[in-house]
Amino acid sequence: MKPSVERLIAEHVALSRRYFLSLGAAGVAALKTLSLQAEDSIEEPALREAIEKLEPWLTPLADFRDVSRGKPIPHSLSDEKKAEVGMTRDTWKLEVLKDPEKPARVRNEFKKSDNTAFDFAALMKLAEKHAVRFPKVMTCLNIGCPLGMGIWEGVPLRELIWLAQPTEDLRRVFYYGYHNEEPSQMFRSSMPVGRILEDPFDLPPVILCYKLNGQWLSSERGGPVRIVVPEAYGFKSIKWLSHLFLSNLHSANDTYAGGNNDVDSPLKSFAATLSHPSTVKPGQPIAVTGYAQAGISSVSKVQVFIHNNEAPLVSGDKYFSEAPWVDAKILPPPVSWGGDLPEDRLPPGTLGFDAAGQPKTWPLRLSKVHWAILLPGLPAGKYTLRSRTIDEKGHAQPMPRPFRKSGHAAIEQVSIEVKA
Ligand SMILES: Nc1nc2c(c(=O)[nH]1)N[C@H]1C(S)=C(S)[C@@H](COP(=O)(O)O)O[C@H]1N2
Ligand SMILES: [Mo]
Repeated sequence: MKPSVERLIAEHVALSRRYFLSLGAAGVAALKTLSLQAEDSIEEPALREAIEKLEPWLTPLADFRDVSRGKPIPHSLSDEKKAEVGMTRDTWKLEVLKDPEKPARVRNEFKKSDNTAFDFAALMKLAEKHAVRFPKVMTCLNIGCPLGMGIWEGVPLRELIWLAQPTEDLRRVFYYGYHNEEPSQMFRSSMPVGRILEDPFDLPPVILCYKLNGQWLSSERGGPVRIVVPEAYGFKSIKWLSHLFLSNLHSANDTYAGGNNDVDSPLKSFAATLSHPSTVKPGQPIAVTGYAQAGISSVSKVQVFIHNNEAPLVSGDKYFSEAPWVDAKILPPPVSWGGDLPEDRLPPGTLGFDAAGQPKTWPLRLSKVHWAILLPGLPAGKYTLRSRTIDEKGHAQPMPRPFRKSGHAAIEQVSIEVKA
């Protein structure tokens, strides 16, 4: 058995006992009828198996989901072509320019035309002094499930901004990446300059990212260099970065604004299942595992609510806030982080972790966390299982920001049938 499973199971013993006790008399009865001591419940093969099969905390590099645009998709170009257009570490060039339409006042531009464009060697020079690493889940605003969980490494973008020596009239920075020299394929994003220059509320900085999970950023993930905005949805984290503009614009000019997206919305918290039985026998305990995305307000609890489809629901209670939710167990930090980290070790100094490589808080904000629960057996019938997060401010999903175009937070529901 994997060592991490031992730890998860040890934690689970406590969980099961607390869960059954929390059900009061009914729970004690359930324990007896199922002759399921809390300690035995972790030997329940279904739960043991489900926890053993959980995905690693960090996503293996080959398992990141790809939502790249472009025809052809830039990362599918030949190596020769990539070298020609600056998509390799040796050939990468970043132009840092005044916005031609609404220019900020800037002393230094970095341009290809006069051979001053910023290159990878210059980035590595900055990295010697300023490199940072932090965990972040990459999530598309428009896709329910995260694309991958990584440790992203880079140089704070402000270091580059200061090299340009802006003096006045700088309100926003916008940027785009290589897009086949085809204006219609350009994918642009932007940030208020204040967020780049200073990190509010202990957020990691906005970075020029060149490594993921301890390895050079691949072309698939936007290498050699992409922007990563810690608290934002994926569309702010532009891949194959090639151009950066210092602007006096006061509002967002993101490509994503065109799709009715709320482009100022930080990551939300939500829960989802990873495994559950689709059918179980009457009285057979139900093992469920899942993950939660810890958004800007993190996660204090994950809860589940299993409901017989024949039974009434409180009418008008569209977020099921009156329902008998029960707490699932948020699983502890894993023994192995996964994600193809060299030697399975977190890069030293990763933000959010102490010198011994242990997380300072758990869950970690802007990351994933896993959860599990063994529900007591139920009578025959068709059921709906729902899961939700409660954030650190006490908001239950999908609150406090329920609108779809500001990111996914709808309450997940899955079907489970109990039959002989
Ligand atoms: N150059 C470029 N950068 C881009 C995009 C793009 O189409 N082109 N898509 C964005 C969107 S919408 C998302 S969700 C993330 C996805 O990052 P990933 O492909 O590394 O998972 O990349 C962002 N960066
Ligand atoms: Mo996206």
